[in-house]
This record gives sequence, structure tokens and C-alpha cells, in this order.
Amino acid sequence: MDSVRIAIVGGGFSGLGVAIELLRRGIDDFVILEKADQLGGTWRENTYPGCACDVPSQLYSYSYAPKADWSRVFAEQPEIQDYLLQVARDFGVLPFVRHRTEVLEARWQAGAWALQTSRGPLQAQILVAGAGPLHVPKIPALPGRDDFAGVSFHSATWDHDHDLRGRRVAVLGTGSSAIQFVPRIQPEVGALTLFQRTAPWVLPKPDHAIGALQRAMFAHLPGFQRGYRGTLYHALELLQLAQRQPRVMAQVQRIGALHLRRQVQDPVLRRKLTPDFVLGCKRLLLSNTYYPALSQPNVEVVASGVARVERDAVIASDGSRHEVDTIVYATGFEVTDPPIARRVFGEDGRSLSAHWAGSPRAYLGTHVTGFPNLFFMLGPNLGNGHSSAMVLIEAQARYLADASERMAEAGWRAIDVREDVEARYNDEVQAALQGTVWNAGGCASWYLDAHGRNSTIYPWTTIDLRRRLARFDPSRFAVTHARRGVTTELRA
Ligand code: N01
Repeated sequence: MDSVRIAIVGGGFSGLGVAIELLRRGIDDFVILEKADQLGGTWRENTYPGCACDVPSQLYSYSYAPKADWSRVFAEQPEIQDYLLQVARDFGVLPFVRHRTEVLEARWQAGAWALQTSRGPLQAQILVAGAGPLHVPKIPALPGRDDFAGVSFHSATWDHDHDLRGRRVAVLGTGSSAIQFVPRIQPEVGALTLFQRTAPWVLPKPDHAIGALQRAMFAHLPGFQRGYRGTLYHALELLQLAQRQPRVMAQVQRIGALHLRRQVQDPVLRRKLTPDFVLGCKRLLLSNTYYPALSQPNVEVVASGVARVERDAVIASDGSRHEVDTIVYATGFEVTDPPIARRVFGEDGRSLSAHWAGSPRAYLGTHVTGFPNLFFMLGPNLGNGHSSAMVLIEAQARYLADASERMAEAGWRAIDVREDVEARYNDEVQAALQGTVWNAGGCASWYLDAHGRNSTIYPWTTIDLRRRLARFDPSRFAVTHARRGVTTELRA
């Protein structure tokens, strides 16, 4: 059977970051298994109008692959996708990518991962799950949804063949995706009905085109670019500290209230758009164009969830009926039961999904007891609402490469995080989340799982996480020696 040391599932920023780190250390016995015919992950998939990153591009890029000529402070999707592909080419990653290869199943068997892919079986010593936490679109199972006679699609699978000019469009949802595309489609549609179950906080977006002078400074003064990135990074870390304190966030919230007051003159609309939870409880939204778009005469905001769909209409939970010919579901992603968890089976034959039972947990967001040699990228409780995922990806990639080198040097076939270590770490995380704005800010968000447990947010700063991931510590694991096949615990 085809065999590699490391199989990386997914060719987004996570998978690419791991591949680059391995290559930088001279490790080339790995593959990236990518289901599509192009790398990119979320930035290949999400092409909705106005799709952009809400983290400044100078920070939303690999620290070792800075880009001097980002066109804006917050770059849009095509530019981010181009950057990702360029980095893959520059770092020589493409020969390691198996495109159109979907991982259907991965089982821990006889001391290795046995993978079934859409292109045949593969064995790997180490499995890296880099399929992304926000990957699979979530469309609510509304009664009558399938009877809708018009066109409907999710924001992450935008139907670009469907001309929206003059259409009567329903948009469901008011999260990061909706606030980006609503201002873009509003001028061209005939009528836009926005179903808002929860009014979000929206802050001003400090976005602008980057001028030639600043680009030249980034290009010719690497110290200036590093300083700019470092300043951004540390400023955002302060935001994380504030988010741990709902009282502090209630003060920051004044900026959101002022933004709403300035941009929406109509008192009725303003009341509808006023949130009833503490800012930060849901992901922070940034936009200068969202409120003005909602104030246009062709837009109606229905401050209600959706009860059902009919052939030609959406029926709101408040009973009102809205005739439409297009529905855009901006209703988020499957976060707590990602498909990869249903496809990975551990030591006892159970899937990761069954093991988690709707409440993901891991040690350092990376290791799960009973799933040896599995490394989860951006896994449980590694999310952060303030900084760049690239910071986490780089830290995890270095950690993983360290662990892999350590395993090879010591002749360990398998490492499995100790149950008590995983449990203690998760207790610590949950204790730190108590009283934070994510848990106690008075909202229902996708940060909380079906059991009401916060299984997505890392409660501390990314500086703290980088410290924890700086060194692979074998004393936290049961290790199995390759030759002797004996499993021991190297307790400190
Ligand atoms: O999804 P969401 P998203 N009836 O889950 C509503 C990242 N991202 O795609 O608030 C009616 O945030 C739901 O209502 P409520 C980012 O991490 C990043 O917008 O739960 N409405 C909510 O308004 C983000 O957090 C960028 O009451 C229903 C919306 O749908 C994550 O992706 C850009 C409903 C879902 O909001 C997800 O964002 C875009 C129902 N049955 C996205 N079910 C960047 O810039 C759900 N809703 C990096």
C-alpha cells in the first residue's frame, strides 16, 4: 500500500503552513490530500460578493512570507487566494499536493493511520487534520425549504450564474458573511429582505486602499513592515484581555452604539438594529457600509427568525409573509461536528464525532486521547475572536514538526496524550472561560456547543498559546516504541 510518514488533510492555510514548516526542516515524506483541484480552503470556497478578511492583511499572512503590496488594509478574497497560491509555489509545496483526493475514512490500525481516499488507500504514521473549523455550510432544516420554487444557496457556495439584478432576495442571517455581501448586492437587487434573528454589534472598519508610498516602505524597509505587524499583533492581544471582562467590553460597546446612531437616522430601524447582548459575545463585526445599505428604500429588516419557507415566500417567526424569488442562507457553518470528525476512527474503533458527542475537546486544541498521532489544526478551543488564525497555524505547525522530529529521533511509533492531561487542560480552559464575554455576554453564539459548553474559544492570549506550543513535552503522552512495540508513559 502507498505509505507516507505524514498525511495532511486539507490544503488551506493550515495544511500549507504545516507543509512549509516540514520542508523548512528538510522533512519531505508527507502529502497534502486536497479534495478540490486547487489549494485555498475557505478562501477558495467563499467567493460571495465583498468576501474579505476582517483581520488586517499584514497580520493575516505568514510571518515568513510577508507581502508588501496588499492593495487594502483588509484584502478581499481574490487577493488572499492569489497570495496563498503564490506562497505554495514559492515554497515548493505543489509537488506534495494530491488534488481531487478526498479523505473518506481514517482508522488507527496496527500502529498507523489507514486512510481510504477517493483515489485509493494510503497509510500514514502521522495524520494532520487541517480541514478547517468553518468548512461545511449549515443550512437550517426549515419546513418547506425544499418546496421553494426560486433559487437558493448558501453564502459559502454562492451561485454566480444567478443574476441578482431586479430580484426579490431574502437573506437569512446577520453574521460576518452577511454583513459583507449585503452592502454589495443591495444596489442591484429589486428588493432585499433581511431576516435578523439577533441584531449584531457592528464597529467601524478602519479600511482603506494602501498607497504607493506605504507599499514602497513595506517593500524596501523590512524592519518597518515587521514593526507594523508587531504593533497590530500586540494591539489585538489587548482586545483579547478586554474580552475576558464583560464590564470592559460594555465600554467598548459605546463605539458600536455611536456607529449605529451616526449611520442610521430612522429611529424604528435603529431600534431594530440595536443589540441586546454585550459586544464581543458574538464575533466582532466590522463594516462602514452595512448600516447605510440597510437604510436604503429597497431593504426591509425583519427582526425575527424564520419559521418556514413556501413555494414563493419566506414566513418569519413573527408570522409575516415575504414573497421572494431568491434565498441566500448566511447561516454559518457546522462547527462542533465537522465531517472530518465523522471520518476519523481511533484506537477503540469509535469515530472522533462519537467520542466528542457534540462537545469537542482536545489537549492544546491539538491532541485527542485515544487518537494517537493525530494532530488537529485550529482544533477545539483554539478559536479567537481577536487575532489572526495565521499566528495559531504557525505555532501549531512548529509544534507538530518538533513532535515529529522528536518521535523520529527517539524511535517512537506512536504518541497518545494521557487522559488525565487532556482532562486537566480542558478543566483549566473551561474555568478560564467562566465569566468571560463569550460565556456570560448574554448571547447564543456558535462558540457554544449543543450542550452549552464553549468548545471553540481559547480564553487566553495567543502569546500564551505560543508559549504552550513552543515545545513538545513527551511527559504528557503515552509513547509506543517502534521496535519493542511497548507503550510507556514518560511522566515527568
Ligand atoms: O455565520 P454565523 P457567518 N433562522 O454563524 C443566523 C468566519 N468568517 O458565515 O445570530 C434565522 O456567524 C444566525 O442568527 P443568530 C467568522 O469566524 C470570517 O456569518 O444565531 N437565522 C446568524 O446571524 C464567523 O464568525 C470572515 O440569532 C439563522 C447567522 O445566521 C464565521 O465565519 C468572513 C438561523 C449565522 O452567522 C461564521 O460567519 C466571514 C435560522 N434558523 C465569515 N440559523 C472573515 O472576515 C442561523 N441563523 C475572516
